[in-house]
Amino acid sequence: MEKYLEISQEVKNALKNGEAVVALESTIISHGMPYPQNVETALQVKKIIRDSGAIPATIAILKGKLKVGLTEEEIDYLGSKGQDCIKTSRRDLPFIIAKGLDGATTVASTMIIAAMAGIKVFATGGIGGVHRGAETTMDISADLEELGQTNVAVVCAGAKSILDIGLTLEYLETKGVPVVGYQTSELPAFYTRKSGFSVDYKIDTPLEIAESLKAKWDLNLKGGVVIANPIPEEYQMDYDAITNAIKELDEKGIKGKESTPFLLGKVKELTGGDSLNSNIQLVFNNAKLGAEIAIEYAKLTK
Ligand code: PSU
Ligand code: MN
Repeated sequence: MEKYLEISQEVKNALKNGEAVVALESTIISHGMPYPQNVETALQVKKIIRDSGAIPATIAILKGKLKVGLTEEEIDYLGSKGQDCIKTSRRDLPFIIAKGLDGATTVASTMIIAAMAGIKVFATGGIGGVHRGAETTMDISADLEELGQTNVAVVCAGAKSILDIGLTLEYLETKGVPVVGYQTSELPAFYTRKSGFSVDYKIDTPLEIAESLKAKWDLNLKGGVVIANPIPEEYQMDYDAITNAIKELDEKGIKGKESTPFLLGKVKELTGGDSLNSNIQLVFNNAKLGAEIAIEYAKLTK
C-alpha cells in the first residue's frame, strides 16, 4: 500500500491520534467548478473544516500517487488544470496509477482512497446517481455501487435533479445504503431543499449520526451512508434550467462520464452563474457538518 498511498504528515498524525479528519474529493475542483473559484472554494472548505475543529484531507491522484491531504499548491495545480485532469472513478484507478497520471477523484474513488487511509467521513457537494432515462441508457454512477461496499459516510446536499432521484433512492435501498436527512425528513435536491422524496431517517444532531455510523460499522454492515444536508435557505434556487440542460445533452448525444460535467456546466450557463454561488455555499455547509460528525465519531471511537 505504501507504494501507492501518500498521506500528508498532518493527516497521518491526526489519524494516529484518533482525531477527526474529513475527506474531500477533487472532481468537484477540476470538473465541478470553473477556475479560480474552484481553488478558492477548495481552500475555503479546508479552512471551514479546521475552524470547526477537524483536519481536512483533500484527495486526488498526482503523478500516479494516491494523495491524501493536498497542499495549497497541489490544489491550485489541479484546479488550474481543470478538465485536463482525468476524472477518475473506481474503474480508472489502476490505469491512472500505472501511467503516472494526474487524476481527479469522484465520490467513488475518493471513498476508496479515504477508506485505505482510515478516514470515515467525507464531505462534498452532490453525489452521482441514476440518470434520467437510465432504463435505456443504464447510466448509473459508480458512486452508488461504492456506497454499497465502502465504509465511508458521505455528507452531500442530496441528489441533483439532473438525476432520477426516485430511482437513485431505489438503487441505494437495494444496496443497503441508508439515506439520512440532517434535520429534514425530505431529501434535499442540491440547489433546493425540496425534492418530493423522503429520506430514510431524519436525524437532528451530529452525535446521533455518529452513533448510527458506529453501530453500522461495529456490526460489519459494510458500505457507506448518505447524509443529506439541505442547502441553506437563502441560497436556494429553482431550476427549470435542468430540463433544458438534459434536452441539450440528448440532442448532442453526450454519454458516459462526460454527461455529469456537461450537465453541471450547462446549468451554470443557463442560470447565469447564480448556481455557482449556491453550489459553493452548499459545499461550505456540508464541510461544517462533515467536521461536526467526524468530531463526534472520533470521540466515540477513541
Ligand atoms: N454531482 C454534483 N457535482 C459534482 C459531481 C456530481 O452535483 O461535482 C461529480 C462528483 O465527483 C461525482 C461525479 O462523484 O460527478 C459523478 O460522476 P458520474 O455520474 O460520471 O459517476
Ligand atoms: Mn455515468
